[in-house]
Amino acid sequence: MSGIQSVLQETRVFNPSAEVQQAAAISGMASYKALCAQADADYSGFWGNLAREKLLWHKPFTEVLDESNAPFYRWFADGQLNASYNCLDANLINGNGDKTAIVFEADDGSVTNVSFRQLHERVCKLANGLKAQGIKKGDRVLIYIPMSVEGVVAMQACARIGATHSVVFGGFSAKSVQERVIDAGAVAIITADEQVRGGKTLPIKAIVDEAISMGGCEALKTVIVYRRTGNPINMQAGRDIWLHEVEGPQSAQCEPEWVDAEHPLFILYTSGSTGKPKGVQHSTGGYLLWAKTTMQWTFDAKPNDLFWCTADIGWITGHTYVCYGPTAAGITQLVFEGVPTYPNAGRFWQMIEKHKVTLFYTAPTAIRSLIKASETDPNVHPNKSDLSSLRILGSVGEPINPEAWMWYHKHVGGERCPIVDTFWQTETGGHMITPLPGATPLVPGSCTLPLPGIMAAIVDETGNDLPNGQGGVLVVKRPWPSMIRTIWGDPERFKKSYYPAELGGKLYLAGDGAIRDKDTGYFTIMGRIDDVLNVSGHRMGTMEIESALVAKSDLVAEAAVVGRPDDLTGEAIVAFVVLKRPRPTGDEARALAKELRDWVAKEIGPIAKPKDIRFGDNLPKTRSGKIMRRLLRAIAKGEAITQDVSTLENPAILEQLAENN
Ligand code: 6R9
Repeated sequence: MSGIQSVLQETRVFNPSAEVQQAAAISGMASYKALCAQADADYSGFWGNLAREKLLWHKPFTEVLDESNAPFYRWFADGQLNASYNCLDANLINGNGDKTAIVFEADDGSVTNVSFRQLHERVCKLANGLKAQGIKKGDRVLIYIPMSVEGVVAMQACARIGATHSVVFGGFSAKSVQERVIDAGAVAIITADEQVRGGKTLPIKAIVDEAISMGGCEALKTVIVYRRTGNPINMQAGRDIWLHEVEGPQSAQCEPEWVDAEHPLFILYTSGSTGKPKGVQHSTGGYLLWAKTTMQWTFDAKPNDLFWCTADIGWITGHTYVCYGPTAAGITQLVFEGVPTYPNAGRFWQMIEKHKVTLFYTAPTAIRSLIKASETDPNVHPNKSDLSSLRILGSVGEPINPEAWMWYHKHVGGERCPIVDTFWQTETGGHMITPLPGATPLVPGSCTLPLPGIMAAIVDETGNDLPNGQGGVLVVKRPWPSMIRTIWGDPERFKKSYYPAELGGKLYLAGDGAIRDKDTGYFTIMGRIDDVLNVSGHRMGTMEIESALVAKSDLVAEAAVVGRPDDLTGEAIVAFVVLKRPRPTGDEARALAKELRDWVAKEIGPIAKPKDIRFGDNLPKTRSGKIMRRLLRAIAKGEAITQDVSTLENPAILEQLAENN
């Protein structure tokens, strides 16, 4: 049995209950297929109608899609709108002014509610304040701020005046901030004095000071500081100013800057295949259209829902499903300052109960760590909280292994809530391949089918279509409105990375390997292309081996698998494993490694046996929780670590993982 086959042998299917299906906006597979058929029959009509239906246009567009300079596609290009107007004013016009836009829970558990009217006021004041600071349409503003109402206000205020924001996650180092300020040519930074997470205060403004002191930030004139803790910090006269002083004297009305649909709403830096992060540039019209539409389709968001996306606004998930999607759809959302493990690892479940969250969206890595925590401490198990308010669960960021999926389904969703496993990327702006909660039968570990209008396909290395059942390269055959427009300042890199000549130059290359089920056509993501291994001519996903390891649930908490060049077999499999018991050494480690190898051989086939197994107390992860596979590949090869590890949550475990068993 080949490796891929065993992932696809997942036979459990979960159909939407009659109740969920009836309530859903897209109800039943026939409705889903009808939408897909509309997009197939008249692609620009489909998107044009959606854009007219979902967004308020200051000036209507006359052309939907301009392909004349492909792959630099333009959507709704002669239309004009404003993103903040669509997220805020639209709710005042709809009579949602007094509705709560944001329920903010601070690290210490205190709660603040902000209505759409109050959010609108705050955004207008800051927008006027930014203009008073000389910031104008087209300027870039870097935002380096903890999870807060102010973070959302800052992003929306930039959008209101047509400034392009670039949010940098609060966990990034001074060097990363400096590089992004320089690359974006930012004129201002909006930041905070300190951030509060897990009961600790951490400097933020001091990191900005350090970043600027590294030099090269010539365009930068202003640093605006939100006072979060009030502890003393350095304020440089003539450059630094408090947020409340910027907002204070300003009017609560601000005429939005009407921008062309293609105007860059934001730049968000993400890692590429080289060391230098890519500034992914998104548009205003197409991006916002999909942020709002996917809120309604994927999460079936309704006026009475309380949505909670646990992602930080420093990531694309926080852009689309915290700042823009919920507000554009007029949905109340929870924004959380803290961490899932403070004051204990039951925090998420306690918050769902406290606020009666109905739609919950988080990452597999969080789920896995909370599984582990609840196994050692029954008091933090989700069954200690009343989670009956939940309607729909979501997963994002990496493949969710079937074991974690089943736990999420059973213990969080009460075997009642559909799980939407949403595949998408910083570059795609919003969901691409995902179940629809009221339509799609779910299969654990599969992100199922593309959303209507998303022409996802699987091709070989030269761009030829592959039949279902054959793994290959995930591509998107037609442009879609929320797609990346370019890499900021590097259009050539954009073309080469996403529309490579090898594939004929017309297919968007996602960078992931995937396979479609022979019968259902369901997509299963096999991880980044560089994570797909070829061992003795057999192609297999690292994720599949990880799933097999994690399926040994009495022993294994988490596993990451990478390839290492091997003279005999092409590539050899190296597994990094975190056990549910103290990290073993010596004979015990060797015995456990053998046990796991035999287990994998039994689960998948001898071909999938890891050649090498290393144990650690944890895996090297970015602060967003992504496993740093490039580091693991270097360790697997026995190379010295020369890469930047400043974004690593736990650098000490690199040494443990380098030890041979
Ligand atoms: C939204 C986000 C994108 C990469 C992507 C893929 C992986 C994301 C996934 C998934 C399997 C899912 N990924 N969602 N893999 N199933 N549901 O995470 O964006 O940070 O740019 O990462 O994450 O490998 O290519 P980003």
